[in-house]
Amino acid sequence: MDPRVEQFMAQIIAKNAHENEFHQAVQEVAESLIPYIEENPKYKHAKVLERIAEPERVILFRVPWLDDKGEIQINKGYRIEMNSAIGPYKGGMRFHPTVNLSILKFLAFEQVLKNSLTTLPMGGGKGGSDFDPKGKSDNEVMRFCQSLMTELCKHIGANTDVPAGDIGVGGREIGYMFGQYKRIRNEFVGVLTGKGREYGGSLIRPEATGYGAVYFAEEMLKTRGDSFEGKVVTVSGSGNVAQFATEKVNQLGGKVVTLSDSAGYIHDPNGIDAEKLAYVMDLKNVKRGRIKEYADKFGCEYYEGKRPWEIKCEVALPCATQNEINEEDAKTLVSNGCFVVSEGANMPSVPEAVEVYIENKILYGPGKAANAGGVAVSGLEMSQNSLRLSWTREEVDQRLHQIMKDIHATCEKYGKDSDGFINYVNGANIGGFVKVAEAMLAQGAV
Ligand code: NDP
Ligand code: 2IT
Repeated sequence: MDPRVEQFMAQIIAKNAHENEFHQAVQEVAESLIPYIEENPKYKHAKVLERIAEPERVILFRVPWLDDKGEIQINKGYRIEMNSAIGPYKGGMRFHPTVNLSILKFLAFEQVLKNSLTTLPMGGGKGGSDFDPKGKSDNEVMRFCQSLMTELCKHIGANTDVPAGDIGVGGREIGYMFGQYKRIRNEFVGVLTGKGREYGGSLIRPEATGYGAVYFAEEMLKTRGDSFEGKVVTVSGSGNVAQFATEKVNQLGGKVVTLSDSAGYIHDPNGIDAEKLAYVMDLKNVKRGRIKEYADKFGCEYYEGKRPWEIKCEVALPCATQNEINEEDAKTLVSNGCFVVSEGANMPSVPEAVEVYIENKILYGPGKAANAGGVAVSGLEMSQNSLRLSWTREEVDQRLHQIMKDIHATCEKYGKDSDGFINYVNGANIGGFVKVAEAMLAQGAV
């Protein structure tokens, strides 16, 4: 490791003990940025990297709620307000039993650079709870969301901090949280994004992350004169991002052959077409069932406890969670002919897997660039709420598509090596950093 990175990371680890995911996310960025900062000493003198690795504010609170039996349950609620140099804090809420400070800080840290890449005026934040929505009734989810917002509403606002969805938080949860915010604060404002269409939500927000990850992959393919036409694609996850990534791949002429959840994956060599995808959407979003049921319904293979990376493909779209592709998986993907990885999820590839992609010079779009379409359309939802107008599907989709092309161009600008290979990791990290760093320099020691 570069000794300058090693020294920087020693401080990060000492100040943030046991936060492994946070260390991982910071180290990747430090590896890209430290050489760049050496060439641009104004950032070094102003300690911009040291500052962006420390949240502006961390809020941690108790979330008590009554389950259907009338028993009190207690969860933790969090909001990490990471950086407000270029706009109000912005980023999703994750409800999952694994949620802890390390995971939310890694997500908030990446969000700062991701939001900068979108070109829209959004700072970075992230929040959530160790609440597990699985197996809970709608009423339990509602009471939990109301209790969480009873505290969170003191800290957020349309010009302060604007949460949205992430794992375990979709339209249902956003609706309950919005209703409670409005009731307590007595104001109808765009304080959350991912709202229902009837009350200020943007068209294309549900689709945006998955569509964006595929648009980004399409731009990467274009650099090699290629397209999605006829490509075999593996997708992990079967939630919001996975579903709409699958839809867009189908529209562009590719064939998605896998989907997964935390219990296992299905392999459908005939492809998950529009009709089968409609079944998945009903299964996951309405019935809240397991992906195994797809294999029972359509008569394909289900692999319990496994991940889809052993299936031969040309394009892989990890859309489930962090660290879901290890070094072995990456080697298997590459040796099976996979040459495009576009990350719908946040940090799904471990650092050793990323090394495999870079060594083999495949087209690798890291999450903070490839999945920025979701927060980009959240930014467009904020704009529409401020204007008190709503744009058409076509208009929002066209803006999303342009933003993904612009992010690709930024990555190319900052990440192109002398041999012409585009290192999208460096491109995204440096490209996202510059705007935040310039804003911080202008605002002084804050
Ligand atoms: P959902 O809750 O809709 O779906 C999550 C999917 O991932 C489910 O299939 C879930 O399976 C699976 N999953 C979750 N945790 C694990 C785990 N520990 N191991 C294996 N599988 C797991 O979430 P989203 O689709 O919204 O989010 C997916 C990823 O995309 C996350 O990394 C998120 O941070 C990222 N992302 C999301 C954005 C958005 O707009 N929603 C924007 C940008 C990034 P199961 O049902 O079994 O838990
Ligand atoms: O990780 C992410 O970018 C999100 N979960 C979306 C955040 C947002 O504010 O839309």
